[in-house]
Amino acid sequence: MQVLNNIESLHHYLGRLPSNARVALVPTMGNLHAGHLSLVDKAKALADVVLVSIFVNPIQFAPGEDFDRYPRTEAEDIKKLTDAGVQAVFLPTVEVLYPDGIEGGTRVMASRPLAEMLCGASRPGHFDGVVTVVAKLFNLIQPDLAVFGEKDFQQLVIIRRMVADLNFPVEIISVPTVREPDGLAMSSRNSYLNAEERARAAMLYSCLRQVGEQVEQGARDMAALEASAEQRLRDSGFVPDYFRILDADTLAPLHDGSRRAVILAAAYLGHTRLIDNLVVSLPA
Ligand code: PAJ
Repeated sequence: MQVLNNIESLHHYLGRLPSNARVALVPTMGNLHAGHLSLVDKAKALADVVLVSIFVNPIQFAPGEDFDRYPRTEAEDIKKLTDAGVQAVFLPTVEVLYPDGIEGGTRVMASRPLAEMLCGASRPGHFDGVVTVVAKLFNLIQPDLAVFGEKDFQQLVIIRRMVADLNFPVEIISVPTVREPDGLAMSSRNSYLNAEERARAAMLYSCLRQVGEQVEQGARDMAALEASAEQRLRDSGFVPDYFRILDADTLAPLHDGSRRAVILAAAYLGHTRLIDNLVVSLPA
């Protein structure tokens, strides 16, 4: 596997690929787990060449968030990607991607109000930082397709919107959330949980499933479902940030024409902010 640390080596590598090679990009922040590797598997199935990027993107973290302590496990990540049969990993430093510093540079503005709701409400600027780095990676690598996880459902909707709005010639592929045996969605941030928090963490997904069943069975008072789910989370020791039931295609409120609902939740367990979601089809 090629480990590419700068733009010159990246371009040298890409320039030597056969001109008809189909290239898939899997953007990550590293600390890879089985969720990331399922994106890699999907990419391998759809493309000739799989390139994974590992970059903890400073501009998507607000001051006081976990940029400095975000787990960085490059050696283990490289081993996992080698074992997974990935052809190349792009692993730039902050200076490589932001040579003029992270202040004052051009940013892509993610679609509003999408970027200001849900996670965007408590993390201002987060999604602008995400779409800016994804746009940079698309420009640098010019992949045919890019693979993202449904785990970060709002991010996926916002990236699809950026690709449509800015006419990026990149196909966006999504992959279902990979979970621990107890249902907790895999996440690099799960390592922040202590043993007692970890034991309770799967309650977030149980709550999504309970509400999902009610929505599938025709319950329609979304505000009441949301409020009682938040209360159940509080009773289990979480501090909920949001719990919403929305149209899965647009993240707008459900309407008569909605075909799928997505139930999205973010909640703190101690200092750790967990997010998860569940998509359910709606009775016609
Ligand atoms: P990161 O959190 O490392 O996630 C990289 C990709 O893996 C994202 O598309 C995310 O949705 C997916 N992923 C994470 N956990 C998953 C799970 N349990 N099951 C399936 N997929 C999962 O998301 C980011 O990085 C960054 O914001 C990034 C897009 C790389 C831009 O910096």
